[in-house]
Amino acid sequence: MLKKYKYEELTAADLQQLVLRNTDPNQAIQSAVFEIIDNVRHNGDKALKDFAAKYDQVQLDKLYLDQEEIESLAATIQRDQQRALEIAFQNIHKFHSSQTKRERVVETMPGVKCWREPRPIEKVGLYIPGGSAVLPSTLLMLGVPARIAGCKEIVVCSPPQRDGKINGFVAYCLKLLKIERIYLVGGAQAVAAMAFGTESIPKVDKIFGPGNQFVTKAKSLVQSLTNISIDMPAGPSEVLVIADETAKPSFVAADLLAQAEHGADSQAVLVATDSNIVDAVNEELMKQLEVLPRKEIAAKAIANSYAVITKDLKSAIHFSNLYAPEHLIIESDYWHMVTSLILNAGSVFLGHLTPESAGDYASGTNHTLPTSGYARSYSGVSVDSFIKKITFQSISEEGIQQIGSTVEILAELEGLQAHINAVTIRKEK
Ligand code: HSO
Ligand code: ZN
Repeated sequence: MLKKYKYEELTAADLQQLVLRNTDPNQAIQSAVFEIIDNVRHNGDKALKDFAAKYDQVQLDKLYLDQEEIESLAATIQRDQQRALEIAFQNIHKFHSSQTKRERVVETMPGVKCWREPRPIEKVGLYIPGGSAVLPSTLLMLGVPARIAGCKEIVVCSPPQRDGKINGFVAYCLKLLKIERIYLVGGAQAVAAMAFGTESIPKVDKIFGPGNQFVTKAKSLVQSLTNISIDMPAGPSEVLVIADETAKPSFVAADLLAQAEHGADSQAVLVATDSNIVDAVNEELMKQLEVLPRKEIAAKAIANSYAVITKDLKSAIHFSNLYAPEHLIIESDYWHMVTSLILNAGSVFLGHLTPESAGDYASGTNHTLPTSGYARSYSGVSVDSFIKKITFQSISEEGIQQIGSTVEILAELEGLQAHINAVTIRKEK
C-alpha cells in the first residue's frame, strides 16, 4: 500500500524531505567503498580474485573470458531470444545514430572562423550489473553509443556467475557489439579496477553504467581520486507515475511494480489528481504484487514509496519537477498539454500505452539515466557521453585586421602585454 500525502498540505520543508533519497547519512557506504578501492589500487588482480571468492563465491584463475568462450556461451540461447536482442540492438542503434549531427563552421567576423569537431573518448569502461538480476540490456544501452561514437577500446566488466562464466544473453550482446573480451569483475571493485588499471584490466578514461549504491559511490570516489570521468551518478532505479481520472489503475500499478522489482532500494512514486485514483491503484498493486516472482523485493520497494495527491495535472508536474525522477510516466489523455512544463526528468513516457519497460529494453532510447534527483542537472547516456567536442579556429589576414584591436584592448585592460604582442606582431606583418 502506498501511503498518501496531499500536495497542498505539504510545507516546503516537507517537500524537500519527501523528495530526498539514497543519502548515505553516516557515510557507511563511502568508507566501505573507499577500502575496496584502496585494496584494488594496491593489490591489483589479487584483490579482484579475493573479492570474486568472497562476493561471487567463485575461484577465478583468469579474470576474463575471450572470444571463443563468449561465442560458445552466446550459442546457448534460443533463437527467439537472439531475435529479441537483435531488434533491441537495431532500435537502439537507429535512435542513437541520429545523435551524430555535424555542426556548422561559424564565421564570427570576416576571416575569423570557429567550429567544433567530435572525437571519441579513446578508452571507455562499461559496468554491467549482475547482482540479483543480470541486465544484458544495459550492455546494449552502453555498447551501442560507444560503437557509434567510435571509441577505440571498450572494456566491459560484469560479475561472474558461480561457474566463473557469464550469462548467455550478455555473451550474445557482446557478439552483436563485436566486443571480444569481458572481464569477470563486479561491484565497486570493478569500478576501481577500470579507474586505476590492474595487471589484467586496462585503465580507462571514462566509466559508464548503473549500479547499486556501492557502485555509484565508487564511481563518484574514483572521479575525485583520479583524472577519469564518469557518465553520471546512476544509482537505485526510480519511477514517478502521474495518473489522472483517465488512467487505468491496472496499468499504473503494473508500471509501479516494474520499477519496484528492480531492488528493495528502488522507489515508485504515484502522483494522482484524486484520492480515489490512489485507492484503486493500491488495490491493483496488492493483487499484482501477490503473484510476482520477485514479490519480496518489490514489496520492500513499495513500502519505501508513496503517493501524492494534487489538484490537477499541472500541480502534478510541479511535484515531479521537484522530485526530478529518472523515469516519468504520464498516464493521462491530456499528456500533450503538460509536456512543455516538464523541467527535470531522465526519460519521459507519454500516454496509456507507453510503459517504461519499452524504453528499458527496446524502443530505442537509453535506459542509463540520472537518479536520486540528478536529473536536475544531468542527461541520460547518449552518443554525446562517449565523445568530446574540440573547438577549432582559423584566422585569415583579413580576420586578424578585423579582430586585432578588440583583442589588444581587452588584453590591455587585463594588463597582459604578451597577449597584446602576439596580436600586434601579426597585424603589422
Ligand atoms: N529500469 C532500469 C533499466 C532496466 N530495466 C534494465 C530492466 N532491465 C534503469 O533505467
Ligand atoms: Zn527497469
